[in-house]
Amino acid sequence: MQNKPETNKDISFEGFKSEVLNDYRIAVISRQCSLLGRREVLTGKAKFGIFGDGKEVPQLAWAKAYKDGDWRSGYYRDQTFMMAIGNLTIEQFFAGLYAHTDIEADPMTAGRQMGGHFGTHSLDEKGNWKDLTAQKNSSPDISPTASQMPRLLGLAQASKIFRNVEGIDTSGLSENGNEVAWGTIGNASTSEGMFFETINAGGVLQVPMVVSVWDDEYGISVHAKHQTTKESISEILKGYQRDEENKGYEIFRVDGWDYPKLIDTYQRAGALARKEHTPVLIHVLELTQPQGHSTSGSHERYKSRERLDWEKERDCNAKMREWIIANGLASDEELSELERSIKKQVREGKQKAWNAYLAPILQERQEVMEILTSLASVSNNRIFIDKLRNALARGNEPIRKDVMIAARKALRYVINEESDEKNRLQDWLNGYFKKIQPKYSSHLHSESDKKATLVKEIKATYDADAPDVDGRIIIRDNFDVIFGENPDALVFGEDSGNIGDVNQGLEGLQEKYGKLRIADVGIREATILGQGIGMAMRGLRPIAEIQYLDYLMYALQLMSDDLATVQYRTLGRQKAPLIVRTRGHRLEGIWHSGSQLGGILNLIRGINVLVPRNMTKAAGFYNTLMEGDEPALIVECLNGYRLKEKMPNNIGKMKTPIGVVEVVKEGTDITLVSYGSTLRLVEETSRELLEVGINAEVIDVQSLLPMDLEHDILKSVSKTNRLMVIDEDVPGGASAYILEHILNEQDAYNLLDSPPRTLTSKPHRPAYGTDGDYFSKPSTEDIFEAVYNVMHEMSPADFPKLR
Ligand SMILES: Cc1ncc(C[n+]2csc(CCOP(=O)(O)OP(=O)(O)O)c2C)c(N)n1
Ligand SMILES: [Mg+2]
Repeated sequence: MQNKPETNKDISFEGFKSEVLNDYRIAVISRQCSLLGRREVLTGKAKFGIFGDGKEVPQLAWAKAYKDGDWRSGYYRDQTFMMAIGNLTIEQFFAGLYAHTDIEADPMTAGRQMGGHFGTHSLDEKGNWKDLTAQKNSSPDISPTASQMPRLLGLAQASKIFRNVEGIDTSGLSENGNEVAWGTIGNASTSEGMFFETINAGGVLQVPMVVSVWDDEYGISVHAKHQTTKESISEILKGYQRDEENKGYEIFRVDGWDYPKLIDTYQRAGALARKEHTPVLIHVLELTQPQGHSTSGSHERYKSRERLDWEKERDCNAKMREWIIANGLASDEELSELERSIKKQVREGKQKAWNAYLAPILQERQEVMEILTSLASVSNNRIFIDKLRNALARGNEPIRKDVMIAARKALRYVINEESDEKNRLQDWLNGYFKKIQPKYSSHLHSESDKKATLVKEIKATYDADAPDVDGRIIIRDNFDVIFGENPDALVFGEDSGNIGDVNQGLEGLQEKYGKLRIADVGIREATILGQGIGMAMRGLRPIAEIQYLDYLMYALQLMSDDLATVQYRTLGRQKAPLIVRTRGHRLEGIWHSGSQLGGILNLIRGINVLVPRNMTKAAGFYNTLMEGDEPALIVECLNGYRLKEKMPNNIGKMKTPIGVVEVVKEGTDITLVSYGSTLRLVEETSRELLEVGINAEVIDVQSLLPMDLEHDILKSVSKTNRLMVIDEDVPGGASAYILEHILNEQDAYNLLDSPPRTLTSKPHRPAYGTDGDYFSKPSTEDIFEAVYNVMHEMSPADFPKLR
């Protein structure tokens, strides 16, 4: 099932006719999938369905303009397009609906996302690049509406970089930047800020991006009059239209049922974007929802009779059918025959997909039933085990949960019994978890040999007479090596280009490496992030700079929903090794205090979170990440750029290991765990504590996600038997995260002779000024007193009450 790319105007009538009929076939197959898909949900075989019915015909036209190497960033209505480019079969469509966890059956997401979330494979099963120029690519969809837009910007910008930056090895990635990035979005979702932010940035950057708005006048039940000024996105975006004097967008409007005009529009849009790198908006009007929005509601509830009738009449497939007959390409009977055979084909495909989905589960159920039968025969609780077995046997459509419930509950009935059958059940359960759990949990991080934690440490080394320099010099010189050695590396952010970032860590590099690689961008954190995701997905090595950690919040939703889940939601078949560079900790005032790490850590599992205490460590992290294939957030210490550090003689080579802590001061009485700027205060305090006879061990976590894979903190606690975690986040923030790890992962509880403590900032945002900081965040006096109190509680005689 694939349509002919690019219609050739000179083909014979027969050729033209067969092309049109093949397109119609795909439209009908897609529609039939939607109709049967809904039925599968309503009869309980699938949990939820959201389909592409009513949007088929424009997607056929789009697919014709889509070339090898192109990229899609779209949403859940695009099944017809995926079918037309040959990347989605009937069986795969239904496998996705059933959440089949086999990537062969559901190549889109291996059952991890609900149906209607599409994506192609950029990587093989080992994590190596495939030839992206020889296939039609789709970035992996996510559910939050409009979140596909920032990524689209980056996918498009990659073409611009590939075309205009010298020295990049583009083989398998790009052919002279000729690739177009195609976006789709529903009319209502254009209300989102991210849509407007992306449109503006695309116009500024002039990148080859074609945005189609599928307009069916509704967003679930909410009409366009509540969504869009003047009820028309193309109307209000008119100011973006390019003209003789100014670059901008080319804007097209076309009805979604007008097959020939759609083809013409998509050809023109594709050519313009491909050749000139001009962004294009296509507003596709008069689309419908034959079955309503999704399986969770019915549109009869909120659409008028007139509207429902109008939708029937404008149904794009019906209009295409009329057009075929009117132009003598096929008769009514011929089309009816075609439709009948397609119905059968889709039914059969659906059944095949269901059988394939169910077969392994039936097998697993059979195994458990056999074990339970024999367990029952030797158990005193036979009746109860039989009951479980019979309940499991009853359903025709078991899921894994049913199998697990029976097996795990049965074990409870034989707690006090010993038998070979019990051993068998235990072994089966343990083996089953080992085998099945990864189907739901693997690939949160890379599982390739470029996994970030596999990159070996290279310590910074120093000449005997190494000078002390400002920290920012170390970070700058290290970036110089990175950009010098990696033509595919680039950095972009507010003030990153011309002045070389607000702290001059990129000073002079734009002159050296050009405005495309060391780039100033607008104030638009979400699309800075999206730009990075898109470019990383296409094989570049972007570093997205967010000026201050406090403003990461604007990008955080995308980091959480998109970046952090790329590997997971594609079962490792796509990656986006984007480095997010920012600076934070310990500045002044409510919006420049930069410490909201607890929130960040909880939201971006799947991304490495690195908090180096100085610029040498930070530089080493960049070097490590450049060798790996994973995304990361690096928080540089805002107050560290002007602090002196010794200049290493292996700039650009040293590597800070990920997931490894560092003991920065050895001690015997208590383990103090911290990171970032606070670490310096803890170190300072540990010297003061020596004066009262407390010898603290100080550990720099430096890598919060992943954290202390070697369990070095446990080793320290086993020596000191006391623990305090100190940071400048709110109570229950990152300090709680660290403590949870030490107690649960490392099982430190039994080693402790005193209660474990955390010392954090106050729960409010820090007040402004030095005193604001002093009374809001932990000071050295706070740290001193907190540690002293632990010792006082332990031995009031040795450590009399301080205050
Ligand atoms: C950020 C976000 N808010 C709300 C939703 C729930 N939701 C899913 S689809 C949808 C309506 C989208 O309408 P439109 O963009 O016009 O696309 P259509 O379904 O009509 O093609 C909403 C509100 C969501 N997925 N993401
Ligand atoms: Mg809509």
